Amino acid sequence: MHPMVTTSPQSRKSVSTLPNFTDLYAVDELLGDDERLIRDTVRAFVRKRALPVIDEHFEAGTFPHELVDGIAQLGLLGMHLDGYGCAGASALAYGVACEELEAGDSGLRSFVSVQGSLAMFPIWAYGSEEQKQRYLPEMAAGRMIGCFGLTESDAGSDPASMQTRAHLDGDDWIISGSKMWITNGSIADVAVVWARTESGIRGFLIDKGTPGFTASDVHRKLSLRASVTSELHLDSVRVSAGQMLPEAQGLRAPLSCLNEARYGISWGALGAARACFESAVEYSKTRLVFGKPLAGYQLTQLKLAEMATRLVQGRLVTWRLSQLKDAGQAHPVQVSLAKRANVRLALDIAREARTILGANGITLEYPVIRHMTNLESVLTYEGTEEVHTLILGKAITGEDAFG
Ligand code: TGC
Ligand code: FAD
Repeated sequence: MHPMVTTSPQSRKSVSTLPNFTDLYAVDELLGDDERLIRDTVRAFVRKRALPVIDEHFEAGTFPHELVDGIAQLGLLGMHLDGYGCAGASALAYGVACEELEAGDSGLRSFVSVQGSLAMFPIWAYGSEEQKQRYLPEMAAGRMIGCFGLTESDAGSDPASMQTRAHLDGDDWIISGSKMWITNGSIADVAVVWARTESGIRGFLIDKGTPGFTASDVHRKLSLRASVTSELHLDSVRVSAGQMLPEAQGLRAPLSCLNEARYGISWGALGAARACFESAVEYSKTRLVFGKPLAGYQLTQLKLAEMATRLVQGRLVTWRLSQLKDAGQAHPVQVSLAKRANVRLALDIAREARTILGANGITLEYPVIRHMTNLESVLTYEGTEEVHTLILGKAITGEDAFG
């Protein structure tokens, strides 16, 4: 803690305390008691349960199944939804939880994002009462895992070009096609699959084991290795009419789910950035180069000053966005801005932190390279950086530059 002379007229002579270097504008102080409690409990869980095992999982390319119960017991699955066993927490609390999870690993936040924002949210927002009763309490308790199948191998940034189709056969739907890059795909008990129908794009709940429905994992990933990424295959899968989400009409429905997940990512990325920044600061203080600590060189201090500044900028963006979201006023374009800005700053911080660690920065002895490679996926999923640039460009100019 360093003393700092403040400059406002009322307090020109008073000395205030400089907050922690990872939060120099003390955004943390703006949290309420509930959010602070969530932050502390998730942070403790990540330190005690996740960090000791995450490197091994990352190296082996395995998902840490052993953490699912604990995450569910903390109430983090569908935490920002009301009723049906969900915690009904604020958007701010959800954001804080995402930051703490991703300070552990992006794979943990991904798991929670997909379960809560992409699998539970569409059921909660667009499902029938029967669907809500059947799936949501089980999913909130972590007894049922969900995934979200929007992307296809030839339809990523442009989901409107999806080829997966569903048609009615009597009262049943028959669904055929495939989905690619699906987080939690092979471990999911239920897949929310989006398909083209005669009445536009609709969402379907497909239970694991439904004949014709299989999932196979994507291997040889060098990013998000502690997360399951799968391809879903749908070969004339027959589901009853009751498995279609009745209120989800058109592309608007899956895109609205993305707002929820993108919001969480804008917070989560700050967690990964914070972990890299802390690691770099600590390392620079103990590493001696040319006879003195690396931290004592101006070039290093420039890097650290930039990181601290960008973390502040990211925190202020998420803080304000959470206020708008809790007031029900967050516009998708504002969410795009936050996702784009914070993932970019996190990736830049991770890459810069890696340089400070020198050769040590390329090993799993330190968390930096793991976060850095994870963030390459985070930059791409939930709308690439370019897609969010074009969303902002369209909002600013009124010109659609997608096509
Ligand atoms: P466009 O004509 O602009 O929109 C179609 C309809 O959707 C509405 N809409 C939205 N509604 C709610 N929220 C949003 N964010 C929305 N964006 C658009 C829009 O108003 C319109 O409604 P209506 O009623 O007029 O029909 O659609 P477009 O085909 O031109 O596409 C626009 C574009 C490119 C922005 C969109 O397709 C897009 O966002 N592409 C990116 C795709 C993406 O982000 N995929 C993510 C897949 S899930 C994932 O990555 C999970 S990773 C999870 C993890 O592990 O954490
Ligand atoms: P493309 O759309 O082919 O884009 C390739 C490049 O072209 C990108 O740089 C892109 O920005 C750029 N580009 C695209 N359009 C334009 C344009 N108009 N102008 C200029 N540049 C453009 N999807 C799901 O549905 N569910 C999931 O659970 C899920 N989990 C994922 C997990 C991981 C680890 C990863 C990596 C992806 C996941 N995805 C998931 C898919 C993800 O959403 C897509 O990868 C993403 O939307 C981009 O699609 P694409 O990979 O096909 O890239």
